[in-house]
Amino acid sequence: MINEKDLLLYFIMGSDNTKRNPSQVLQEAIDGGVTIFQYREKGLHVKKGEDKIQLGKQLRKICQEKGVPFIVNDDIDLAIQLGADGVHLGQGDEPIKEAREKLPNNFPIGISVSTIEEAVLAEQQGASYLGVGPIFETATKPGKKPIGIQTIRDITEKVNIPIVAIGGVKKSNAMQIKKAGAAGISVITAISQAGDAEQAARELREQLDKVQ
Ligand code: TZP
Ligand code: MG
Repeated sequence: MINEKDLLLYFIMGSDNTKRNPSQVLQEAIDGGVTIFQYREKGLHVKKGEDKIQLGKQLRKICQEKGVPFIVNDDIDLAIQLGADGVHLGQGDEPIKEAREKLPNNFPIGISVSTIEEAVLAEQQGASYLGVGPIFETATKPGKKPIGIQTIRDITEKVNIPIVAIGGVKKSNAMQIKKAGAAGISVITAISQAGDAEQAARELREQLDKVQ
């Protein structure tokens, strides 16, 4: 089970998102207040095969020790192999129905959406939570048009499952996202590229904790 509180500060990282040791970055991020982690091995210099599995095992272990849910992006087989707490799928990935056939009953599935229509459909198809974005422009997903804060309000009005906002989220805009009705924020750059991941996570948490 992934509950709404778990989604408050959702950190996403793969080996391509940091020049540092990803395990070190993840430990710091959790110490700073990250509440859920997604292993997303995407980009130019990604690990494949056994290397991808090995890094996943390390990151999974850190989450387990620190009591933070561990989610795997895209790769259902890897999620099962690592004993993940959930899997996250995009619009271009395997449909929820097919994913559910491979996964244990009630296994948490997060879905990326950019529109109200996609959000409503994903809920109908059995998504556990939604990643909504990109809210703002972001170098992590170049060329994708930002959907803006209003879309968070529109989607939270139409669906009952929790949503996390993603894309260009940082300290200066975290509060307005929570105020718009999102259960939380999801970040790659704001934590993985910070010199001090613990401090970066703590500052984001401070902003979020101001909004009730
Ligand atoms: N999906 C929508 S935007 C995005 C993803 C995976 C990237 C978010 O990265 P950042 O660096 O926090 O803007
Ligand atoms: Mg995907």
